[in-house]
Amino acid sequence: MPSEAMRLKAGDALIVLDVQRDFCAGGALEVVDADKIVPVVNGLIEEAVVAGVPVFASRDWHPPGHASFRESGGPWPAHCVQGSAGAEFHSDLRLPERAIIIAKGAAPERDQLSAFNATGLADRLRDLNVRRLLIVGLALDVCVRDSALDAIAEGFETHVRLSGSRPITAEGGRDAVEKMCKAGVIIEER
Ligand code: VGL
Ligand code: ZN
Repeated sequence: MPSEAMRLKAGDALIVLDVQRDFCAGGALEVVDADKIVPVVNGLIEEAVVAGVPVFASRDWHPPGHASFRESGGPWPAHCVQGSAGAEFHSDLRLPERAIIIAKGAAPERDQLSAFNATGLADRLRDLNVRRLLIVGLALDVCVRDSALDAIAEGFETHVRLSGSRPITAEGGRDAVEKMCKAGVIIEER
């Protein structure tokens, strides 16, 4: 069942996942239409700033030769290498100065697809008395899915807004939405 778009208020956090050049047009692991989410995400950032709601932004932040890269036997082309141009946030993304940046995927030997995996994110959210999350970003069928499932396991009311996300594959996106729904994630269709 489609859900209404939530309005950000005290007790919420906006979580922006991996809106980085390598996942956008011309990037090493390009997600179709990823650039189209940027205005949506910027609108939510403005809403968060006005409401005094914290903004967290994760970035995939791999060392060269990371275990998830094909050259190392992993599934993905090399992407989001620490300090490279491809690892930069999308140039149109307007993160506030106070945004809290979370690096993920920095451990060389394993992948860390969820922004909650060994990053301390859940504790940081609890320290700020956050109870409800609005998650957007890339990619719907990888980082967004795994992060939203972890957020539920950590006890947060978790919303994913589809207009602020895109999948690597359409089928993966449908499957991710089904899994998130089953786990109790509130899927906002618009
Ligand atoms: C991601 C593939 C590889 C993601 C990260 O953040 O969705 N996808 N690394
Ligand atoms: Zn990665």
